[in-house]
Amino acid sequence: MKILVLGGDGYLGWPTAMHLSARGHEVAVVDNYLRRRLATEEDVDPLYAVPNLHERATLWREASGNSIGVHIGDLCDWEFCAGVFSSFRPDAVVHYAEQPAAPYSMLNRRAASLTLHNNLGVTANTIFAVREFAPDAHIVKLGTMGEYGTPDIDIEEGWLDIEHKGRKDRFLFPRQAGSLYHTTKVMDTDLLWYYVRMWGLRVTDLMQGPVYGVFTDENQADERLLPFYSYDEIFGTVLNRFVIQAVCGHPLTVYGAGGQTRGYLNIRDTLNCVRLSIENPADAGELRIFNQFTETFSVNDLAGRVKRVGDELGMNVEIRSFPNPRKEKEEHYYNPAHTGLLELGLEPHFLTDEVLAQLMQFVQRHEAQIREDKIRRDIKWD
Ligand code: USQ
Repeated sequence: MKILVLGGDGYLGWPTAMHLSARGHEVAVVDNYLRRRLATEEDVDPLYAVPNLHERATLWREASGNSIGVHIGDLCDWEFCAGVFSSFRPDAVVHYAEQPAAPYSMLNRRAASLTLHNNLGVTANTIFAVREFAPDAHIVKLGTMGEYGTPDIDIEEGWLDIEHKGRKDRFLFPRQAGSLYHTTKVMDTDLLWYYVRMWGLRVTDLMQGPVYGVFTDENQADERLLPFYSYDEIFGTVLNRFVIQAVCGHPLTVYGAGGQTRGYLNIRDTLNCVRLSIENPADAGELRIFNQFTETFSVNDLAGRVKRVGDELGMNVEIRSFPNPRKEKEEHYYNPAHTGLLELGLEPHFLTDEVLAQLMQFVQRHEAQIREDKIRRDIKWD
């Protein structure tokens, strides 16, 4: 298939592009380097430098013999977006091209506005470009489990059957996001659902939990093909942060009571979920939603595991509760369904001690580059 990966420079975008290319698909990536620019502006560069997209495509061609096309530009700019879609005419579009950090969206008015404009602008242009240049293309959109929030009932896979005053209908599962970033993903879902109803688009919306790890089948042989490893408070996700903290001797930053529970997945499973969704497309006129995670953990569970494995490696890890900068429930019910991707054939890579130890030993080799003062910034939700 011809697959366009929007946001192909990001933590998940580049590994996805290589994975799909390795499976024989014709892949092109699009990015405006927003994620790199914001990290530089906020002085929170990732653990190690990562080559730009042209360099990565050259390294990948040398390693695999496969070409990945590179388009650098802003998908909020219609002329650029239309040019990419009209020349490539994809069969499938993977849409990662969003400002991805909840803390960044809560930083100040400018960051909030950028998040709103970028995330909704790219989604809208993607919809318009598919309609105009590739009307049968399948849009695979990265949403987030955070769209649902933490309701006191079981979370279904996207939809909820409701009986009201003797009549029944099916609706999107209620959404109540916990940050402006997560709210833009709710708005994306609504926008996609509207155009699925109006124009018969085919869409899969993946409600993904926090991802951890950097290793995939495609980057094991060459560290220059690894994705960004962010560990700062803005762009780092919790488990990747805890691994860095354990290695550099910083106490693990459990926010508040640490009972916050989410659905996690290994980066390898992100790639498999996206590929399985593409290879088993949604129907025309269907908004298909999958909850994309493999295991649930509380923050305390994760801290306990990192401490156990870190101590075995001789690290003497300390767990400490810090005042929670976010507004979120610290103890809550959490029972989300997640059978759709397993039914498509997903074989999960669970969080074992070996997986954690491999990541910790990798970070140990880069320990000198850790900037401990970037771990806490205290961006407050209110
Ligand atoms: N947390 C801590 N200590 C830390 C960092 C985070 O206790 O040092 C807690 C947070 O308060 C939260 C949980 O860990 O309760 C997860 O936080 P996170 O920073 O790993 O994840 P989040 O901000 O929710 O966002 C990440 C990705 C985002 C994706 C989302 C999936 O950045 O792109 O959409 O995970 S989900 O969390 O299911 O909404």
